Amino acid sequence: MRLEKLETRFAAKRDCPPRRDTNIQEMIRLPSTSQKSRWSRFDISWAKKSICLFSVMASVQALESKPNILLILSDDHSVPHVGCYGNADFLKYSITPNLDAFASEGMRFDRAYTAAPQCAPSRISIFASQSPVKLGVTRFAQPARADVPFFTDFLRERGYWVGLAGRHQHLDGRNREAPHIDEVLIQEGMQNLDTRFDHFVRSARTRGEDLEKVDVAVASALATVPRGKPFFLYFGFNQPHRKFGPEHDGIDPSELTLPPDWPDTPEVREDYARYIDDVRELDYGFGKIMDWLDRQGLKENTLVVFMGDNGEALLRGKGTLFDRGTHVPLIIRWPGRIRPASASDSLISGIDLAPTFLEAAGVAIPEEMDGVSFFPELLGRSMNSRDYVYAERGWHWGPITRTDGLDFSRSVTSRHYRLIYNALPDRSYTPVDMPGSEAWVSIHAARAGGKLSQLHERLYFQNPRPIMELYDLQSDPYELNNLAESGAHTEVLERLRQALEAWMIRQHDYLPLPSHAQQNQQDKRY
Ligand SMILES: [Ca+2]
Repeated sequence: MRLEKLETRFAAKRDCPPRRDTNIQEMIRLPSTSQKSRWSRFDISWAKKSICLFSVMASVQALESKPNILLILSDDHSVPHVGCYGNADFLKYSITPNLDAFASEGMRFDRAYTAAPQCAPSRISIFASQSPVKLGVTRFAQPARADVPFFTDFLRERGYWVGLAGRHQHLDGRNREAPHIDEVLIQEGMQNLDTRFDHFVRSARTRGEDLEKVDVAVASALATVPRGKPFFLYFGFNQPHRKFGPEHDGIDPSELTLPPDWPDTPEVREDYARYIDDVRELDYGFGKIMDWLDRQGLKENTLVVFMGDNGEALLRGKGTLFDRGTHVPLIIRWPGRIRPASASDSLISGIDLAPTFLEAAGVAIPEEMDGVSFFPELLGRSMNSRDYVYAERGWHWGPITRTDGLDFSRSVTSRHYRLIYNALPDRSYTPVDMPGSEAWVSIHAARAGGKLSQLHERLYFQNPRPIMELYDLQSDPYELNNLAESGAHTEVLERLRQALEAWMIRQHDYLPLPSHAQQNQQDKRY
């Protein structure tokens, strides 16, 4: 995105007076008498005052007991790559002013993780609140069984309008598939998003000219919400998924600070700058949607969630169970309910969103859902947060001989440590979506020229990889030092391995348990 264009847009935004779109005003009416009868005396008293102070629509929204819910996902986006997470370069170049302002009005989650480092399994697990392993969706673009309930099904049963727009990425299979595969998906009822949602857009884009229309896309989706109904809307951005645009106006690659696990080559820096520019586009689009929401008077009674669908497609990111693969930004705003500029360091999994939404909507959480509601946390109440979050990695869209295509790995993360189990240790590490990139080619060239450090040689080219990896996330946040063989960490290793194995058994995981794989390795039966 060209910087002068961006600055012009921001200037225009500042100068533009608030306006309302009439179709949306017409969308929401005063509630019926029966609805009013449910309100308490306090509510009615408050209503009389507020009608004098605000627009009719805003007051109705504030009094509606069930909040609207808007879930916005970025695509391939890790912590710390929103300014509010404290990345110095993002703050220096003001990459995410809209998301930072959004965070100042809501709660920032510092320890949120997706259930998988890939689009489809992660997104399905968000909707179904079960792990991709348990759902049987670890193979790329495998949809859930038709009878697996989504949280949106329960919201819909309880009177919500539910919509899915923007990039959803293979929730019900690939967009273009061989006819016989589509036939099976249809026969088995797995391609069901058009009936499962009141509004469904299969293939929406948010790049180029479409970035200017993201607010229109949201407006047109919500224009179909019947009067009096609360809504849930999912909206997915393409950014910052590869391929990145060529531009990085105003961002000097040579001035960026690289994390220590990345080899420092000009190409890696250029690639990173282009990624950052993509996040800047995402932020711009996010800001347009938030502005629209505000103009419609929907801000007050809408719980807005921003999250990454999985980690960024940069080195040791997407496709891996390292922090960069699953640690995602999560920011939630709910005016009047969530304390502004608050933060949480509770462990959160992507599967926890569904029960949290249901609790916010006053809907009972079904037994099928394994997630832990963090609704109390949103309201500033104490809660028993998780001890562990789990993640899995399966087949992605790439060669089955490299990790960008196939890797079978599992992880458990505690507040202090992460254990990773590599069930295919002889696969060569290859970054997902970037094996042909100039950045990855430059790392191979540096290696061939003898210019790669011992650390980077080990991190990127060790083969076989260790079956078990243990990292101290507090002292070693970039996961440089594997402690699995450290005698000082035997107890931690055993505790996390047992937790992971218990989880794998409960999920009916098809992989061998780590201790069984290790036993065979020790017995030299491999
Ligand atoms: Ca993704």
